[in-house]
Amino acid sequence: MNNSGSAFLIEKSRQIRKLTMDSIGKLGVGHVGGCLSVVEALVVLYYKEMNIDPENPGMEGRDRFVLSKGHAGPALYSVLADKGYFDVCLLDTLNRPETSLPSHCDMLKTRGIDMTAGSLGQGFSCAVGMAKGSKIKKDNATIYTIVGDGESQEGQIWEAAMFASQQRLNNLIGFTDYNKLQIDGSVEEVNGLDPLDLKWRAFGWNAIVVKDGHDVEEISAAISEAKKSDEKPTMIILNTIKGKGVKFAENAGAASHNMPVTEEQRLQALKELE
Ligand SMILES: Cc1ncc(C[n+]2csc(CCOP(=O)(O)OP(=O)(O)O)c2C)c(N)n1
Ligand SMILES: [Mg+2]
Repeated sequence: MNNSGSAFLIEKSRQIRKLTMDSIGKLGVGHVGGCLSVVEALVVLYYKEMNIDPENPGMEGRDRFVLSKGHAGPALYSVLADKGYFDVCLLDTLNRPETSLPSHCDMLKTRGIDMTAGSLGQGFSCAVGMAKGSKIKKDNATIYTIVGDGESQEGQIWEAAMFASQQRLNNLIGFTDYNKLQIDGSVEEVNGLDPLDLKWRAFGWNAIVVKDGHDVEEISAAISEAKKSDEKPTMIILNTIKGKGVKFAENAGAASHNMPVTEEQRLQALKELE
């Protein structure tokens, strides 16, 4: 199987969902919804797009990834483990005392994590700074970042957005995980974002809307388009489903944000993902 073809990426997404539900389920609680909604984006980046070396996580000139919605750490840890940054067994230590895999991403604790995140808005600002740094160093890196839609209600996102376009950071490619839910309810009822693509364009960015944010081909095509940009940063808006792939999470609505997972539910999720 071609190791970046669609069939491979679809199969990999299934495996990453399984690893993620297994680790959160063994812990008994976690950010199930927001982990499952970003799986395909992570898989396309880590198995197809990014210039990285798991043997040498600090490689000069590597592409960078910032999971600004840092609470989806467990999904990223599944990817990093599968890529060989650390042993898959470590996933069983998720968010336990002394773990190197805390609930939210921490660059001082986890091999392969390039930026600490969790305070919403900050990771995105760091990604903008990293893109500027790469331009200064002329190391040809691409900086990728994922923000949440609830996170996009933070003023800090828009301050950083203005700076990125003013600095012509065409080496910055962002994704919005537009799963329409945040912690307190629907994004629309808390503080709606639409028309989100027009907002990004008004801030000087390219905006690409991906109709199905779980379609690896659509995601890949959007990244190819973004890479053609000669001046502007690009925001790829992924229409996703919070809890994608696991019925009890998909049906939970905003309650899937940080939900308990019983042993029965863990096994049920693994069966659904067979
Ligand atoms: C600055 C800040 N304010 C509040 C929070 C608490 N918080 C954690 S996750 C979250 C909701 C995020 O929603 P969204 O970005 O849509 O992420 P999803 O759960 O859909 O992955 C909130 C308000 C935080 N982590 N940081
Ligand atoms: Mg959301």
